[in-house]
Amino acid sequence: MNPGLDESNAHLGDGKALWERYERDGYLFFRDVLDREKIRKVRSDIISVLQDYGVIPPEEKDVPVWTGKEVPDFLEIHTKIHALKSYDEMRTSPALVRIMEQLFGVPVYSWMNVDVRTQTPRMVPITSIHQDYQVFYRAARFAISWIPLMDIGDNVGGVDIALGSHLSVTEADYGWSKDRYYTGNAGAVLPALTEDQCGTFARTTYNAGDLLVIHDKVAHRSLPNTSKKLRLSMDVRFQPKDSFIPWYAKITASDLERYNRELNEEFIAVGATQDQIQRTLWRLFWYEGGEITPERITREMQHRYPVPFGHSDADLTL
Ligand SMILES: O=C(O)CCC(=O)C(=O)O
Repeated sequence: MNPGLDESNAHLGDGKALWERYERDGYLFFRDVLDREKIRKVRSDIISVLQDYGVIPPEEKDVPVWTGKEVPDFLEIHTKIHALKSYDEMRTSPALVRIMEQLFGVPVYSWMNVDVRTQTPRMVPITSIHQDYQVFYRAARFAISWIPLMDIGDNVGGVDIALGSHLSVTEADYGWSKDRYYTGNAGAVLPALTEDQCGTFARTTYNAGDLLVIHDKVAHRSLPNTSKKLRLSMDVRFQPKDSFIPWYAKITASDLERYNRELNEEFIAVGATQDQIQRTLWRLFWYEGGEITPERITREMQHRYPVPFGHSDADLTL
């Protein structure tokens, strides 16, 4: 049976209690704390963009019903969504920032890099198990505010989190292999993390106005959408304002996606292995990102990383 998520509304206003629960459970879940009118505006602006591409019928103003149109590549659509005023303003909305500042106990920086999810029914692949801390190559520490932009019942999907995995799952749990792996539009992905390594997964039903704060080391994944609607949600990441803010936090999610795609093409061109891809991404995420040339990628591929993914002799096998 799914254990569900505990609500933390009773602890609002008590930063110490929020931090203790966040560190202990790896998440905080709040019911009805965000401005539903602002959420409705973001949702209807996103629906308009999706209507321009024939993904939602023109008569639907508030419910993201799917027309059945498949979208092989969402980058153009997501670029338009990332540029929406209502979408960008959501990341600094007072109700959200107030909660994140209570949690951190200091002023926070809200990443410009905000992911949108426009998950169509039966979309494959859905986001597999990962820890965001690893996705961003451990260069910064942050918390994720996962924001449902609509009511998300069991059949619409949502997010599923592995309870306590922030305390148990490490780099060594990632399946490392010498295979070359290219994922086309999805870019380079992390080595795999399996369900067995993560323990028990939990979720709830999410409504517009709710907020799920996820620890950056908690393993989580998307749930399948078996409804007739798209699932709309956004991920806003926060960190203390005076901490190191990496370059990829200060660009939009679509600009980072374009950068990663360009990188991926170069990886293919130079014939990088999975391990070489990971060590290059490690370097570029820790440093300035910057130019992508065959010479640079080939040079970066040779570097070692402090803690490799997978079993510990990965660095010895080059
Ligand atoms: O919304 C989803 O499907 C996944 C969310 C996620 O992976 C994240 O917030 O990092």
